[in-house]
Amino acid sequence: MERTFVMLKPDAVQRGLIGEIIARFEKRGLKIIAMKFMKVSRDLAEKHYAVHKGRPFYDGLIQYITSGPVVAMVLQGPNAIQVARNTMGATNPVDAAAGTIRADFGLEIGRNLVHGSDGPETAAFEIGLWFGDELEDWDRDVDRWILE
Ligand code: IDP
Ligand code: MG
Repeated sequence: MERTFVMLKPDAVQRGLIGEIIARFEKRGLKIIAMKFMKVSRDLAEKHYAVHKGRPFYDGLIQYITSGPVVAMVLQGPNAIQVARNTMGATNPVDAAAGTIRADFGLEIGRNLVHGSDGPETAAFEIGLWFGDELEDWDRDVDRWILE
């Protein structure tokens, strides 16, 4: 089953939206495999966003992500990567479809509340970076009503 890395960014935590945002992933049917509340070091932020180094928004992005605690998690389910990103909405809340997290709670690209891996390689890299490689699955009794 596919896994993806999702992070509730500092604005989501500061605004008291942790519960509402996690509920959206949970209600959709994605299974939480791992989760932690933590402050992000500059080193971790730079590794996580290495692909964006040199972009005009990079310094602000590192500042944003290290500015307060985040909630990091691993979600699992069929097509978890795409499902999570669709639940989050487009990167810029202006373009995000109504009903998505970024549209319903955000206004600007620099405060877009959530991160989600954008593909299988990125997901594997990010899960390893934030949680290591030994995440155990668990049996969720309701799965037979969510997954055929
Ligand atoms: P994604 O988070 O939807 O995958 P990316 O293009 O990978 O979007 O960008 C990573 C993050 O960098 C965005 O979620 C957003 O927080 C920030 N970001 C991207 N472009 C801009 C920008 O033009 N201004 C400010 N922040 C940006
Ligand atoms: Mg990205």
